[in-house]
Amino acid sequence: MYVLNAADGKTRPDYERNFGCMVEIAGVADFDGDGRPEILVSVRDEKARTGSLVMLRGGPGLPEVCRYSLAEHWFSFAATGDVNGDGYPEVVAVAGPSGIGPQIRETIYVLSHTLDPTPLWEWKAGGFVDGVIVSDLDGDGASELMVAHGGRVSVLRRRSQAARQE
Ligand SMILES: [Ca+2]
Ligand SMILES: [Ca+2]
Repeated sequence: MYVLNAADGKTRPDYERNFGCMVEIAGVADFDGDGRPEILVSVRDEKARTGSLVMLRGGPGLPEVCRYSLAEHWFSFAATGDVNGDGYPEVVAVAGPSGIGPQIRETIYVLSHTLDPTPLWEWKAGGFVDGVIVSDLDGDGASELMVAHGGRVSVLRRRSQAARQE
């Protein structure tokens, strides 16, 4: 992973990190509230058969802040937003089993902004998750999750209750 200067497209010296396996940028947000955004990447370690979400600080060496890993699963998508109303954005991750199967159901994980090993909550979708949006849809001050999955759209509140399915 490299950081490029937007003005001239040149790589920034020292802003480089080699994961040695497949890595995707999942999101950028100020997770710890220090005014500077952290970088969230999704890493697939095929050898260890482990998928991880890794939070990096946007400084020289792109140092790792924290990570959440799951054996035999890949994280394919992540959204961020303040789901529990504590002022910090949570990490909303989607994980699916690393194997191929006809009836794969992906799981949504709502993780703390420090990627604590215990998710705040998780929810099993009806199939593949095709999109997640975090927004306060009913205006009560806490964000809901809108999820497109397996041909359906569901709205989830915190604590994994499906408020409405259409
Ligand atoms: Ca920050
Ligand atoms: Ca929060």
